[in-house]
Amino acid sequence: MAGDTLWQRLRGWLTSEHAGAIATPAPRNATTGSTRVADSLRSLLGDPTIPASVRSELATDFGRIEHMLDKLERGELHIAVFGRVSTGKSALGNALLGHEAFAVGVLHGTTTDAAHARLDEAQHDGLVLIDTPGINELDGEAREQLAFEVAEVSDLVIFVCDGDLTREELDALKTLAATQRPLLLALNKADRYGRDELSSLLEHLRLRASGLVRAEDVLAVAADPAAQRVIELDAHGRERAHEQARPPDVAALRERLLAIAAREGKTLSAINAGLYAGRLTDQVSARIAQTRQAVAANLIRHYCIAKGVAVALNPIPVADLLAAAGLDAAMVVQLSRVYGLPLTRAESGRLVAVISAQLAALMGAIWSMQLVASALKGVSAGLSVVVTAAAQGALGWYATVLIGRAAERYLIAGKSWGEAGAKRAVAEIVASLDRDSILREAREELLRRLKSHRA
Ligand SMILES: Nc1nc2c(ncn2[C@@H]2O[C@H](COP(=O)(O)OP(=O)(O)O)[C@@H](O)[C@H]2O)c(=O)[nH]1
Ligand SMILES: [Mg+2]
Repeated sequence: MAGDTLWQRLRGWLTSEHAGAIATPAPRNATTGSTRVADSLRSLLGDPTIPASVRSELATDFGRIEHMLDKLERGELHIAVFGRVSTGKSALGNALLGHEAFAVGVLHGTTTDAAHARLDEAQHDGLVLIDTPGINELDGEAREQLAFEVAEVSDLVIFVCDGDLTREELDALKTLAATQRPLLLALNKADRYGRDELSSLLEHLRLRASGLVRAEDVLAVAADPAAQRVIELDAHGRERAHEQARPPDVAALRERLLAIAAREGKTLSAINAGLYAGRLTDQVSARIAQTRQAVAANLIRHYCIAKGVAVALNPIPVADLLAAAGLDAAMVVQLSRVYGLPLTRAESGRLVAVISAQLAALMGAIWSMQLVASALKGVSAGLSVVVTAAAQGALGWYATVLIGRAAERYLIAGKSWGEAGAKRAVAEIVASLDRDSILREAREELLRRLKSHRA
């Protein structure tokens, strides 16, 4: 069987009647889930409020998601080879692909950081082979990370070994098995063993891998058998030795791949679909949420300072609160953009009014103090004015933190206060924040600014 027919046959299985529902497209919600994440990423990448460093980090994720969505559309089958250095992973990849795509006999060196480990990829007619660096040099955690990463980008993993399993190999096998990917254990370099030796080693491997790999999925291959020394008699009857190259023997593995495609066909296609709606999109969604929260936190702080200074400096006491409300509404307009749910100025104003009403009900005492302080400001002179102004500005600051956080919560929930309503949501925000430390920080920051303003 030529290498290039493998995928055609696998695909034949996947789309044939044997496979039933296999050929049906990915579950709709899975695809739209990943498309949504891709869209969200795309808009963040173009968002100037996101710091450039974060954008470039997201660009990597975006590249991966696009690649994966692409793969989903094309219906490729990704097979990864995994194992220790020099077990013949690259050679096996070549043998399955039917051409020399990966360098054989090249040590990947001392890759100790799985995050930088390179996954090589080569394809032929929709069959994509993923070659991985060896796991020898990696510590337990990095090995696990690499295993997850490999499982994530493949539909099926072939674990390659060339003898009994070491402790590390068994651990890696367990990690891979836990990812629920179809898993094969290939004992490579079969040409090195005698027939009996080989079958007892296979038996032993089946035992050690039991519970992780099915017995029938543990098999022997020779990806790149050593040249054979052949002795021939020449015309003069003299013995002549010469080296004769031998072709790879991976027929048993091919047969198993076909059988697995039949057995796991459904799973394979579901994995294809679920992969990106699953772990990766969760991760990326979490990162997007983090990024938005960081940007929002910056924004809120920016408005806290602006409002604190405005309140502290405003010479007309009663106007303080009006100026403050205007700033809060402007902040909420910007926050709504960060969360991708833009509000108009009028909507923001109404939202601020709702939140302020809840805050006033909750903290009437503080707010009336602010009014008193506001009224007092400008009466006395000297440094105490600055101190009073800073204290009052700090209250304005604190109010902005609360309004910002409450608006943020409303936006994160998709413009909703949830079942418990605005009152409960605002009360929870107030309870979750350390008022005294916010006021202290605000006072210090405002005093610093007011003093330099006066100087
Ligand atoms: N005897 C024998 N040697 C093999 C076989 N497969 C690979 N090798 C040799 O093992 C060495 C490592 O192979 P390679 O594919 O680079 O291993 P990798 O580090 O796992 O990618 C090379 O020298 C190969 O020629 C095989 O089936 N039989
Ligand atoms: Mg290699």
